[in-house]
Amino acid sequence: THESLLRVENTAITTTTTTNQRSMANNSRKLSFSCSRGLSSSTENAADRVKRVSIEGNIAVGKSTFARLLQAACPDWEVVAEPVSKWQNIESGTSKGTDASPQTTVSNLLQMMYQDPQRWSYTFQTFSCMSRLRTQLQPPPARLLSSEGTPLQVYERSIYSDRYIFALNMFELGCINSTEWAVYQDWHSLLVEQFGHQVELEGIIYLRAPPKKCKERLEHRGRAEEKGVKLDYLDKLHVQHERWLVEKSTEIHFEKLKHIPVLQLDASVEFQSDPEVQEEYITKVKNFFNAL
Ligand code: DCM
Ligand code: MG
Repeated sequence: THESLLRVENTAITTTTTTNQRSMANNSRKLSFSCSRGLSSSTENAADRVKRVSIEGNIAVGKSTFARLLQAACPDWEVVAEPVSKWQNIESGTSKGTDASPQTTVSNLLQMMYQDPQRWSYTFQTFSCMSRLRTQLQPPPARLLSSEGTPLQVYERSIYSDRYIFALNMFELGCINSTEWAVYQDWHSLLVEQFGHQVELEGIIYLRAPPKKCKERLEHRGRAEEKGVKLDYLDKLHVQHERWLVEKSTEIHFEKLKHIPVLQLDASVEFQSDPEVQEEYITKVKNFFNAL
């Protein structure tokens, strides 16, 4: 299974990459193009007014780039980035040796996971989901709460993609065994039951691109830990995204998540360098938010 992660396969990509207009089709009423949905009473608990959406998509599809675009587009929005650096730097004290002074070791769990997925996937999926939840539970900044309209938090991925994309995929690859998978699902459901309402999503933005495109971007960004990631692995993650967000065939255990609106955007275009596409996508995102 270690090999299945790293094996190169030139699988033909037959995915269509047209932007899904369907979710916008029934949204024909006139929408304001302000960033916010409208004015709410200031006596209302500000934190309760916050709406949350997540950006989902394959590795290196362009989520962080897109999130920066959104952040720049509207002051009422706050992007909550994925805490990847925490996964790359885990500090632990070691009690090795006879020396009385405690030693600190820094380990890179992201690297360990890619180097030995069988050994480390469960540990990685535990930590990435926990650290993401902790990050997303942070209260929104004051500027967001004092905004007159509907404050919006944009999460880069979610505790749902952790489970229904990555952990599930590792289980299907055999890198997480059935005992680990049972344990994972047990604590994940508990966390969602206990904290889920604080990080509850109103919608999902799905950045969709052929796995080959993601591979190109992955190579271009050159994150050292991801050097061994093969097209075959990106293909599998793509299929997981399609099952969850397009075909809706992934078994979901949370009622609200089953019916969540999804805005699909074609991320195969180079939106980073194309102001026209940027404007088009920002408009789509605003319409999507306004309809939530
Ligand atoms: N990742 C993972 N499992 C998760 C979340 C993330 O294996 N539950 C990995 C995939 C990428 C990196 O972390 O290597 C996140 O990078 P990106 O956001 O660009 O996909
Ligand atoms: Mg990223």
